Amino acid sequence: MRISAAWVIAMSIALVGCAGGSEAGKGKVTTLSRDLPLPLGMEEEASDSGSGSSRCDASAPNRDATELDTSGDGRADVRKVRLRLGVGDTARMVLICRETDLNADGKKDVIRYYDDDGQSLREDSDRNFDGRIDNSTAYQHNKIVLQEQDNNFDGAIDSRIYYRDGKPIRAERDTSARSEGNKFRPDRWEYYEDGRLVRMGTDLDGDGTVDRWDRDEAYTEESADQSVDEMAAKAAQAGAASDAEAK
Ligand SMILES: [Ca+2]
Ligand SMILES: [Ca+2]
Ligand SMILES: [Ca+2]
Ligand SMILES: [Ca+2]
Repeated sequence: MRISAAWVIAMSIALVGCAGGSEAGKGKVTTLSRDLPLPLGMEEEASDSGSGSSRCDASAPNRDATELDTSGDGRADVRKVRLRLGVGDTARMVLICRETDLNADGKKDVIRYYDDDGQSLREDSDRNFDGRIDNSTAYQHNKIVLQEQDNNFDGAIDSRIYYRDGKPIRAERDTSARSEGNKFRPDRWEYYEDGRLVRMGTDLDGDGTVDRWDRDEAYTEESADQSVDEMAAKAAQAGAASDAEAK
């Protein structure tokens, strides 16, 4: 991403009062967590079995659990919990939790939760196998809507990415590792168009408000090129029209 200094100054002025700028400036964090059947967060820890959350608890009524050894080492590495819905002929079993132990240490590293219709709700993963979840992905209608990550594995979220139609639309990041526990304190706000980063606000002095706005110069140039082409086309049309009048 190339940054245009002139653009930065222009955008600093232009965005000071706009809605997007002030929202990001306040560092206001809105999360889908409370809209989901399961709370998003890094507090849950992966452990042996049935530990992902209450949704993986097979001792609850109408549930059963199966364990599979998919790696062939004689030890189960996948555990599935199913929920029985309906009675008699219409009864069916729906997968509501799937836990996987990727590195064969006996601890589950990837836990996927499903709703009662079998649609994905959320996936938690422990990417560095330290027993602590560091990546949570939330789904709605089987599409990714939010991803929370702890990329330096200190137990605190440092990246939150919002998606629409499977593409990122906005991201909040803590690039200076100042978040603690459940307190997410981003210092960078990113905005995407068609999955591409086009605008970025940065908090330089740590007060939670944006001090500098940057924009993808290539994106700006592209827009400028397009408008130049449009102007040329209009000029050509106007020229053709006046030529016709002259005749
Ligand atoms: Ca493991
Ligand atoms: Ca981890
Ligand atoms: Ca972190
Ligand atoms: Ca600031």
